[in-house]
Amino acid sequence: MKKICVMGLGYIGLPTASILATKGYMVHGVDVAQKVVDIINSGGIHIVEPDLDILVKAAVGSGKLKAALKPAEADVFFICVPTPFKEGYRPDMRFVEEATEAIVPYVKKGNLVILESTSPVGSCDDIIAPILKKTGLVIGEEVFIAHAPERVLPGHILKETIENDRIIGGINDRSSQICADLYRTFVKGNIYLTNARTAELAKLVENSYRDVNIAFANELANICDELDIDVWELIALANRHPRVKILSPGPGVGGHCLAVDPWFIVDSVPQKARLIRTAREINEARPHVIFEKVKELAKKFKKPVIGCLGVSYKPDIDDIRESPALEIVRMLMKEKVGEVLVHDPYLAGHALEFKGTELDELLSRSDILVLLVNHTPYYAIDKKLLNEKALVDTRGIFRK
Ligand code: SAJ
Repeated sequence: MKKICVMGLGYIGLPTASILATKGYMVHGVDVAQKVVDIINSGGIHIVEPDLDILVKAAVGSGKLKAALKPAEADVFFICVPTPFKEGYRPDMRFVEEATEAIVPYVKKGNLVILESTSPVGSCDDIIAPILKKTGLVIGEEVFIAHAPERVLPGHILKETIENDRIIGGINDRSSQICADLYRTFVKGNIYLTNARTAELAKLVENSYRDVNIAFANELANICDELDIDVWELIALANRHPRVKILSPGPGVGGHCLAVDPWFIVDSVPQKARLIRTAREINEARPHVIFEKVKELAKKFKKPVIGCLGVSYKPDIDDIRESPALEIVRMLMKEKVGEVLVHDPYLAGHALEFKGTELDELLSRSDILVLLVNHTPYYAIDKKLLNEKALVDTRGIFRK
């Protein structure tokens, strides 16, 4: 298995494609955006991820990684496309369907098709397999299908792609085995085999587990606001118990994973997934809670200037997908709560409807300072400056 075709060159597909290329595979990467294809073929990257630029440059430079708009014949096909939700929090599998349809003319006897995208239970059996039947090949005997859910943390993708343990669930044992053999050539972590449905649910469960635990922290923040107690002190103290490990509250839960995946479980078993749904509701309500707090504070000023720090969904990355920080900024602007100034170290990379303000200017002009993302540079802000301002610190970094 020497030739690999990777469908989707985003946060998962591009790192995977370039790691495989540096392992000696011939990798044909596919993306629907011409701009993305051009950037990669020139040795550049279109996303921010530590060290990815070096790896892509090396992979493209060696001639082992090429990007294109159309798939090509290969031994293995990776599907690494987005799986968002659509109206009513229903999984939107359009991109997986389109990517699978696109490879049909290229799939040959003996090929392996791997779904890496986080997907609802049944996706391999009910979406991928029926589409691949159009090849005329016998599914599970002449063409193999497996789910190998990605588990990497944005900001640590390269390290985690190689070092994390992996779950591999084939539509039959043969598919699992063939897929595992491939992953063993570039993954250092342990590989655990199961069936496709269990692998699909395992990925959703990992992110739901984290979402539920963050919801607990966010609920504590809401409770502490009512009781006038410092939630950060409370959590630090409770975490001194040997079996308690409460996560951090924040302005909400963003990103393309935690804010989306739990809904895939709720969608397939709505009557049973009660805690998972409630956690989502608590986390989705958090941006509104923060917005109301700022609105209340703004009433104290004639012409309030509100300085918002951070728009990405978590610190030190450029990703704004499902970002609660951005949602809060937009609510403040839409409701005209005051003059809204925004700073984010990664703002320049995004085409947003507003412009950023230099950090110094924002700090000197703001009446109300809203810390939304704990980007590293914000820890160095002079605390004396904060004394003169109304403060909404959603990440607890400015506590005395
Ligand atoms: N957050 C909090 N409080 C915390 C931790 C996180 O409010 O204590 C917020 C973050 O600010 C962010 C959101 O949660 O808005 C999600 O951030 P994250 O760092 O928890 O996770 P992601 O979305 O960047 O990556 C997750 C990871 N899943 C788990 O840790 C179980 C990653 O391993 C997955 O590969 C990734 O989802 C994915 O692609 O599914």
